Amino acid sequence: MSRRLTVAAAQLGPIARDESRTRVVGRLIDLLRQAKARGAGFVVFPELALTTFFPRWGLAEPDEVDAFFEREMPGPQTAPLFAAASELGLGFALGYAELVTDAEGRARHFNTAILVEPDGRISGKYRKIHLPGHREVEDWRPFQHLEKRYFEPGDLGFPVFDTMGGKLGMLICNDRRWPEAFRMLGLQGVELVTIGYNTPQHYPLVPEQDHLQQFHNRLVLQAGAYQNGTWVVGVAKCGVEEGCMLIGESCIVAPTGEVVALCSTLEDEICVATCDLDRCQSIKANIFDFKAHRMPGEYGLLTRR
Ligand code: CDV
Repeated sequence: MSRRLTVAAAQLGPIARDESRTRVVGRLIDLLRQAKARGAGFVVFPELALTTFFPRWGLAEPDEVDAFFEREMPGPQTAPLFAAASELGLGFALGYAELVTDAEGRARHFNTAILVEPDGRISGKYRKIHLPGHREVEDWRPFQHLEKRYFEPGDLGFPVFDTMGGKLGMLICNDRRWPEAFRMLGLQGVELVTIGYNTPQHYPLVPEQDHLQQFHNRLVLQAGAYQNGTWVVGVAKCGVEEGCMLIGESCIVAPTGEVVALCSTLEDEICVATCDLDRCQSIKANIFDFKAHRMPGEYGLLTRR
């Protein structure tokens, strides 16, 4: 019996700094409805999908920063999203800024993604490990990228979850550029990887590569899919957000590395594909049969350095 999961990549256009959670959640619910109408059972939202991409600013006041974070999930403003997904019978993946207080009373900030079952239960959580950017405000930049200041690296490793009829994993934005991150999921037999992103078109450190942003996005999504024999769902927040252009091209990639669905706007939009999870075997049992062909004894340098 084939295991087919119809998946929607639910791309978001820009979110304004002063746009309320209630309004954003309304946009997400609208995308859920569109996904349902196109036969989806699982919907993937972007990184930090509830707010504008706030690491672009050096924010002085802790309260100002914490206002972009969720202290509970679902909370009063996000509960309608969970309720709508349950009503529609949809699972979903959602990226958001997570604020937790640990046992010692320390506030901890993570760039997080969760998997939510069609019954509203949270069945998986991942906290972003590769945090790009810088810690201090650098005035020469046209905009900041202060993820290293506002978040700490994830402390949950790279887990996979048995859900939605398969083995699912999550990466977040910059993680997708690191083959090690994909491989951590691949080694656990992942069959579908969700990846939300906020990727500026302009990379201030190497602006001569600005025109390659879309190419690099597809390159790593397609390579990660093929080299690990997994479906990949890459989902953007995109368009001109508070003066900063973010790339789009949300897409769904087959385990063969082929793009099978692609968004074409820089606005709220879904693209949909039916992902036969059994197709992963055509790669996992052949060219990338890890058991037969990997040479881990030769890869010690990967963790020694
Ligand atoms: N949100 C991100 O992680 N963005 C990075 C940018 C800064 C390069 C990315 O890898 O797309």
